[in-house]
Amino acid sequence: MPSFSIHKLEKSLRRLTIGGLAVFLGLVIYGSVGSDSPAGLQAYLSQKRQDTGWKVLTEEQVASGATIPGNMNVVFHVPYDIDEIDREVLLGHKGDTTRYWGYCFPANYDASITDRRSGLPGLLFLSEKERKVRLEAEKARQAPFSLVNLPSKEQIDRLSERHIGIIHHQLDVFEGGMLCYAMSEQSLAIGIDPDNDGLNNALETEIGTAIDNPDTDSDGITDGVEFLHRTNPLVRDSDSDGLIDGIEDANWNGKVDVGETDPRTWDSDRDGLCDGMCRIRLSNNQQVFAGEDKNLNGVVDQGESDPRKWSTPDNGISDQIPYMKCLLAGKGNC
Ligand SMILES: [Ca+2]
Ligand SMILES: [Ca+2]
Ligand SMILES: [Ca+2]
Ligand SMILES: [Ca+2]
Repeated sequence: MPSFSIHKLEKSLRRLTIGGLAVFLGLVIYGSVGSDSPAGLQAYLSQKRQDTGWKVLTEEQVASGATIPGNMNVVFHVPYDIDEIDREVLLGHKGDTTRYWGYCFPANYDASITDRRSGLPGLLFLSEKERKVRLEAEKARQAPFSLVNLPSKEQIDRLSERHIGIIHHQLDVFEGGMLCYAMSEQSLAIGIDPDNDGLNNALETEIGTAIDNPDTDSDGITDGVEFLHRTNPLVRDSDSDGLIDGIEDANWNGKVDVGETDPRTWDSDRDGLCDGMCRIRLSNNQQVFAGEDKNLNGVVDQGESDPRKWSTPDNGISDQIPYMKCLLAGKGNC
């Protein structure tokens, strides 16, 4: 067990005092974004002083899954027994929709010996949304150029340098043992991912998937791919068309590739017939099972229409028309 502990960091941080840490973090951000606006820094620090909530998450809490509350100063410890974990997996896949930022000290770093003169020892991370917001704010601050006021090459270069400075995102893969500070506008599910399905334990507990089974509903597609591509990780046939998700998405990557049907849509080719088999009501009020892939095997066999083609024979008539005529005629094998 490494000698450095969360308690030691907590002690060191508390010794800095919350205000002191806010100043330190303010300097991190100030230095990182290269801001030339003291007013911006003052506003930032004054906002920090209003944030009174602090939370410390131990490595045990992060390992089992925990919450980073919104608008709170959070210090967390990445468990030592993992090599590395992607930022989005660790922080619950909210980077695109939530503004958050943070700063990580390397493993075994002793916060009590911080020496600002030797430079900052760690790495800054910003969510995708945070980067976008900062970039937009910086663009808005720029003097507008126009057709009669074109920028010089130097101005363009300076502009792109500033944009890179504003973003200044450095950390996408967290290593075991890192100590981090985070601030988020909304709560984040933080945790590790022992079953390696791309979802951390806290997020899996939240959505009801198993933390020790990468494919909770056994349809071939991992929980993480289902979550990110909006099929139901708890239901084998997300769109209720009779075909399980892993047959529709045959290569299990969450995308509708050439030759596949869409596991989120019961009628991929919009010809009115279910991709697999569904119960439908005919115009004579009779209920029957109808669809394109009648034996639900993902292959267009003889006697079946193609669930990826509106008109399988390509004759300008939708597959539904002859099929419905056949059903209404009361024929057995349509
Ligand atoms: Ca997992
Ligand atoms: Ca699955
Ligand atoms: Ca389906
Ligand atoms: Ca269809």
